[in-house]
Amino acid sequence: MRIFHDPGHSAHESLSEMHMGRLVRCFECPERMDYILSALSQGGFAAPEAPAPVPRALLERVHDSAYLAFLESAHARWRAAYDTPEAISFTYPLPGLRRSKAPEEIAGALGHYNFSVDTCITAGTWGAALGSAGCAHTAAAAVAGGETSAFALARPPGHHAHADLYGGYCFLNNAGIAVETLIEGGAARVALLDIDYHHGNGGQAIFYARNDVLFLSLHADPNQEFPYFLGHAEETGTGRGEGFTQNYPMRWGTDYAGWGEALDAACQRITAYAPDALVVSLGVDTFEADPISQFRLKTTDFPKAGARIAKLGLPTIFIMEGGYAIEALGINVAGVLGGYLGK
Ligand code: Q9C
Ligand code: ZN
Repeated sequence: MRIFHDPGHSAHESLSEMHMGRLVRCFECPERMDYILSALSQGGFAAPEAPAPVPRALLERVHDSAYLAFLESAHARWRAAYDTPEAISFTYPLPGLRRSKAPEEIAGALGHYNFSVDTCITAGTWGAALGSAGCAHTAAAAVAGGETSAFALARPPGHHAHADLYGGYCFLNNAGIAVETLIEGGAARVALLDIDYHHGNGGQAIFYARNDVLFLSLHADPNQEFPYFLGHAEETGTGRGEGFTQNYPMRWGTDYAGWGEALDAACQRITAYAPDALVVSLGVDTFEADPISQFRLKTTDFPKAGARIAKLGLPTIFIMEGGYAIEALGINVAGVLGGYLGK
């Protein structure tokens, strides 16, 4: 399994996250990658390779060009206007207000393109997001070129990002970019399986009207958990995409007995769809000790999840998403990948 990673991710580091009514250092921190890299190296996995740059045309298959231009310039615009290191939004064009074009003023433009105040834009954000998307693209291109599997050790994560919205620590939808890379490489049908603790709202929204991408997400019930406003079981797609979205919301406290059952159901759906390839949004924030999550998966459960995914027998790209119990993060990620490889 080839592994792609861009050390430039560390230039994206948020000092502030609004968490339960106070500002704390962002849970999505650069050290997360150190723990994963060391577990992969100790586990005898392939050495990480630098990604190729993601082509702009591919980014534009997933994201609006005005959104990309905004992300690229947002931090410089913020710094020209304000003497603080991080660009943070505060007001949003929710239903009842009007979302037309982005306001000229940067604080308003941030609100236009952001859906959650947990995500700030720092000086290094755009570069890191591009490198992260590069990992997803390069991993998918390797699989399109004949590799059986690849792992994009991507940071920042991507699965909450929509075509024109950032939030939930995500800016560019890396999994969506991997899917489009596979389609450009000749795949007729791709399955996108999101096993992060949080609903993969970005992937769902991006592919909601498509029948060439089956989107499935296992996650905490949006009645209890972020992103709250998407991810219910009755959301099944629209138009020709009707029936090509499947959500598996689960209550707080779910352990592998329940979660593994949902994974098995999702895998059966994937088999019935018979895709050419599979993209897995791999979050391990389902872990029992995750500081922002409420599922109860144990370290010994992650290899079982990897093994179930391997049973699908599909060319597979794993994309790193969430996971915030940093001491256990490496072993849990290596557990999924090791289970997949039959290690
Ligand atoms: N501080 C991923 O796992 N933030 N994103 C919660 C409370 C939302 C998680 C707000 C968590 C986003 C990729
Ligand atoms: Zn998550």
